[in-house]
Amino acid sequence: MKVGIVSDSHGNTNALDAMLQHPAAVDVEAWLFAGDIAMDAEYLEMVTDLPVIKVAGNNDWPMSRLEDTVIAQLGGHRILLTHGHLYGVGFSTQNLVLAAAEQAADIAIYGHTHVADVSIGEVTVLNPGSVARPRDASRGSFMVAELVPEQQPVVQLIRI
Ligand SMILES: [Mn+2]
Repeated sequence: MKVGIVSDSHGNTNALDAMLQHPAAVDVEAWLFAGDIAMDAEYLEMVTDLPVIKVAGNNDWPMSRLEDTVIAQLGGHRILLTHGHLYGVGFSTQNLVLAAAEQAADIAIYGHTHVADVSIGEVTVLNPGSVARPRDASRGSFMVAELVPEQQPVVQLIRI
């Protein structure tokens, strides 16, 4: 199963449109949205008609009714999705990895830092960066991941 991963669009639907027009996004079957801001997840749902699994970001508080952390079961994998600010990801992903392990999740997805991160391991840690306000490059980014049961995810970081 091919999933798209996006975060920190901060209301920039043009960036989301550019993402959706990228060839890598064409056959995505579901999107994971790691927060900031909640309305953009609704926009994604509306324009793609695909399932969008979403969490609240720090900039969604207190308006959003979204959960801070969601566990999703996709493509034979168990995924912890969270924005990351509650796990101190600006400092380290250690707490995030521990939380994922506690939930028996083999993939942890976060955002918030606006810096892309791919770390494949016992718990695979992914941050798609920010599609709208990157801090690690001039172009925004998102990810696609191919999820096959019993195999490490195959992850692509894509700049729009
Ligand atoms: Mn944030």
